[in-house]
Amino acid sequence: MSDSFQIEEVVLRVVKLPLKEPFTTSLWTTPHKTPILVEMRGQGISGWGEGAVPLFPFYNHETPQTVLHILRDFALPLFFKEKPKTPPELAQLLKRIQRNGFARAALEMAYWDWTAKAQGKPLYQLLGGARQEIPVGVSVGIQKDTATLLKKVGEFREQGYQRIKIKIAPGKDLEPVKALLTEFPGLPLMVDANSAYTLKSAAIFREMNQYPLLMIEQPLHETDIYEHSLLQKELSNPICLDESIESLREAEAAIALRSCKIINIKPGRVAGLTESVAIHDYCQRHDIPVWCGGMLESGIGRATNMALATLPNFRYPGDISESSRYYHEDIVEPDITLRPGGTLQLPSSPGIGFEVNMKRIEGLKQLEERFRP
Ligand code: OSB
Ligand code: MG
Repeated sequence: MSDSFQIEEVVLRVVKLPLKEPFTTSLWTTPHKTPILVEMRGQGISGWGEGAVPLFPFYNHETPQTVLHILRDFALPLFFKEKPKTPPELAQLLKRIQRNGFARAALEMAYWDWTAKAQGKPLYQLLGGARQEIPVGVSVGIQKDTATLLKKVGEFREQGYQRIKIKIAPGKDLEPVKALLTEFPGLPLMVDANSAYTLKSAAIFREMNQYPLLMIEQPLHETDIYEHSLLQKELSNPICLDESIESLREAEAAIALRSCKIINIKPGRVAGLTESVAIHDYCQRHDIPVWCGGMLESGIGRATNMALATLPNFRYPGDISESSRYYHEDIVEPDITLRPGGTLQLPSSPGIGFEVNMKRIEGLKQLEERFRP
């Protein structure tokens, strides 16, 4: 790592990126994404990070406006005042800001990319990743009917995705699971409820237990770490926590309480790559497998997730699909593309390893602000 602070400018940009089709979860529908892109400039190098925050405060408390507010008014002033020399130092500094993981992560990830490029190394190597190919799956939103779902899943299977995740909601849970496992026996299948159930309505998961699922992701509310331990006791299907894990502390509590058997790590949700690696390492020591979730990121955030998912305890396919699964045109070059066996190949070039398409960003840009020390 370098021994002095070398960042000369940070540029925030918001782009409006249309999704190929709206994405529906138990609690919201997303027509497009508005990632907050952070470009960190210094020594002729640009490092990139993505605030992959959803449009609405229905996943967690954050929105694009809160991410901008936290970055402009708190994170960037701290960054330029304290001049942290390394990404972990920046992560530590940003812990003064409570929660607001997507905002803190956007800046921290840009510093990781910048640092990797300054050292001429791929980001995944800097993070301690040990492989250049990662297995991936696909997350399928709630569809208008079961026939549409079966058709979609059939197409994704043909493309090679190694596992299928479907979004579920009360009343739209048992039937799609049954239909999928009947149509595709042995399908590596998991469900994600995005916290739509309570302990009372979660009785449905006892019924679902007759179907072997890879895991049930975030059935209960994000603060229900204790309640998840009660539910997990009754199920052989493993529970995986997403929203509940905002930092290493919640991971420690969930593992101690046996609230889950698997953890989904999203660098955005947990405030960056430093915390992601800390959760990964802690889970590895406690024999809890992790996998890398997604937030319908643009190529910038997905390339960052790819680097993280090369660490050894990422033991399930990630929600890191190819560019064309989400977007007609991505903002990185080349497109992120799926290999026939359902894997993604890590590039060998420095940092996140993909070029940012500035022309395309200019075309999609809704806001641009520049900050200097
Ligand atoms: O809960 O994992 C989730 C997308 C937006 C918000 C929350 C979630 C998701 C996904 C899609 O499941 C993952 C992806 O392909 O990026
Ligand atoms: Mg989830």
